[in-house]
Amino acid sequence: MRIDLLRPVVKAVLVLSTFSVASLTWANDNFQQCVEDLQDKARAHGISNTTVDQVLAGVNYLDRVIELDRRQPEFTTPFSEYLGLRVTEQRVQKGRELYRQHQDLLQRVTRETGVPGHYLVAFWGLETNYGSYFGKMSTLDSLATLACDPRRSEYFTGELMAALQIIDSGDIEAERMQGSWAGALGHVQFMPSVFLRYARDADQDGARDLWGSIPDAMLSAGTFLKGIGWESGLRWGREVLLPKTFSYQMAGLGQTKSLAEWREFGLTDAFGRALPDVDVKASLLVPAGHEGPAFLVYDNFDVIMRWNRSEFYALAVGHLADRIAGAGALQNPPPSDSPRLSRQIVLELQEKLIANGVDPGALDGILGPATRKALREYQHQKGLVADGFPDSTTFAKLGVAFPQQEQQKQ
Ligand SMILES: [Ca+2]
Repeated sequence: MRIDLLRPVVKAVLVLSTFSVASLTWANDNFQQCVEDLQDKARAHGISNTTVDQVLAGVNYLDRVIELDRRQPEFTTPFSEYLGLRVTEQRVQKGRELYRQHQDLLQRVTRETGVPGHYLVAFWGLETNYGSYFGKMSTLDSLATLACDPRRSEYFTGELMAALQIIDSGDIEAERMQGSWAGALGHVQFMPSVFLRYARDADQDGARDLWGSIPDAMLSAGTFLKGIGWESGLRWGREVLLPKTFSYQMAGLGQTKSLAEWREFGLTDAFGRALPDVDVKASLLVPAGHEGPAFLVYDNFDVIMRWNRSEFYALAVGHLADRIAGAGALQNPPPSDSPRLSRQIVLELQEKLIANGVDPGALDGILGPATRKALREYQHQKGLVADGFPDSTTFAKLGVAFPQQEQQKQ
């Protein structure tokens, strides 16, 4: 009986494996042709014959990389969850420990680049949990796969050429060059083009070793941040308190005011004290809506976003850096009951917004700038707090069931 039950499963497996062998053969033929083209490009790029013939010739196509590249986020993750997963007590404690342990090195990097050590350690913590995972994909296989895929072929061909140049320069052997599926490398997850331009040999052993040398990784991170515009002596931003009545139309990275102007609108620091009297331009961010924390962010926040184009990421770097330097948790933490929003639910919101005469942009199930703007307009019309953040009151008003957090958690 057991055998009878198993038979259909075995059949299905056979059918599947025949199919994937066929598609693999197809992919392989195309891939081999593509690799030959890449070899020509690499030669034209000045990559050595040894690297072209012995390293690039042996790259493998990785289905998994294409799968990961095509993956669509299923949910809009709320800020509370994003921050909660990245700035944990454990990560703060470990960061403080490493900050003390490497203080001579970090001071040296600050002298040379202007970037304070607590920021360097914060990037390190967010990128690889302080070097505890670099990613295990062969960088050359990943980049060759992505270079041979039409979606972003040009970009990844450039990164592949940079990776081959790194190998030519003798910084690392091809077999040790491992990282994320998209080609990011080492302790601070540099893309190869960033590595070529900004990696430094701090311990002077003759190699820029972003995998094995913490001094190299920290000096390289500082050099990169300086290169993309880090202003020494300036913070990333700070948590602030807003007055009871406040026009959330002023929020968003697109608009800046001087600290003096923000003071006049009634903003204080997170403890209710006057904002410092310095000549700094700042934007206001409310990543969890009016019930969550508010931040004023300065020019260095934009620099962090040049490392990774995500407001949540940049807020996490700034907050983790503050915590490593000794600050406490946020005065006004984001509400912990914010649910994840599935694409289906965001789509429902978008449809209801249209029915109410405001334009959420493309009907794509993504809570992007156009949808947030439409939410603000709708909230304003209905006399709600117009923060563009879909809280339970806004859901109720629009007639969409508010997702229960319990059902979202696995
Ligand atoms: Ca070195």
